[in-house]
Amino acid sequence: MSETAVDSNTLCLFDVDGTLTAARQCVTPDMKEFLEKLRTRVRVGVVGGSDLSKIKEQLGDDVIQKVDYVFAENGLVAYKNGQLLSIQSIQAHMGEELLQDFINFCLNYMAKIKLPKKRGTFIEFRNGMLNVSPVGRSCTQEERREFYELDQKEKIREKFVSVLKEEFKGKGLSFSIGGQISFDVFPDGWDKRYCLGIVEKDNYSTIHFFGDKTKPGGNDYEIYSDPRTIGHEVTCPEETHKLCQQLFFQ
Ligand code: M1P
Repeated sequence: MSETAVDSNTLCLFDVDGTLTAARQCVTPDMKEFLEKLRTRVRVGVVGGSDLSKIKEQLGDDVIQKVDYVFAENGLVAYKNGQLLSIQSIQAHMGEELLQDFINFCLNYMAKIKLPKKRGTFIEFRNGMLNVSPVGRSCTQEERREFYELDQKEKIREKFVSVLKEEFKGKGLSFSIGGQISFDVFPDGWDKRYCLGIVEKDNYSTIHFFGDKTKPGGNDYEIYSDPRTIGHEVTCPEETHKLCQQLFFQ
């Protein structure tokens, strides 16, 4: 490999689940090493739907030092060079009235669904979004898998989201099904494109985005199809690695 200076005009942004790691799993040592190597060529950032604690569980406690940007909750919580840059508040944006109407409606809807298993934490209140899970976020890995399989057949989350879209039409809320047991709810425009507004100030000439949920309705769709990025669809971390190797090291 020839010695090449880092191209500070190019930024690579990576989704986490299904792109850098298997769903809700830890990064492999191989991928961690590759991200370090990639930083010798281009600037690197991660943009996950999850909150920072989950991103740290998956990519390591030192992730904010290991990449140039960490955008948790789609960038509603943003770190650059290890420092907190900005943070959004969903309650300030939505207001208590709408927020409570929404939470009450979801709890009521979930109370009426019968599932093989129900656990705890049905609504996780984050900085810039709500995460709603019919099975409950405290389910085990096995219960997570079981729900996901059932959901693929019965479209539990899709049906729930379509009811919410109808009920809260015109209220400025967006919904995205990014993982296996839940969906995210946030104000319109607070999808993963939110982080592009943050990096705008850094004047990159090229921004690559790598993600697996790039179809309409998936939480990578908007940023993947945004004209400000070159979108790459991947199916697993191994493919991400291979593609980056081709793009930046050959
Ligand atoms: O990163 C994708 C999603 O990961 C988790 O989803 P789940 O627990 O349903 O697999 C959540 O953190 C979700 O917010 C996030 O979008």
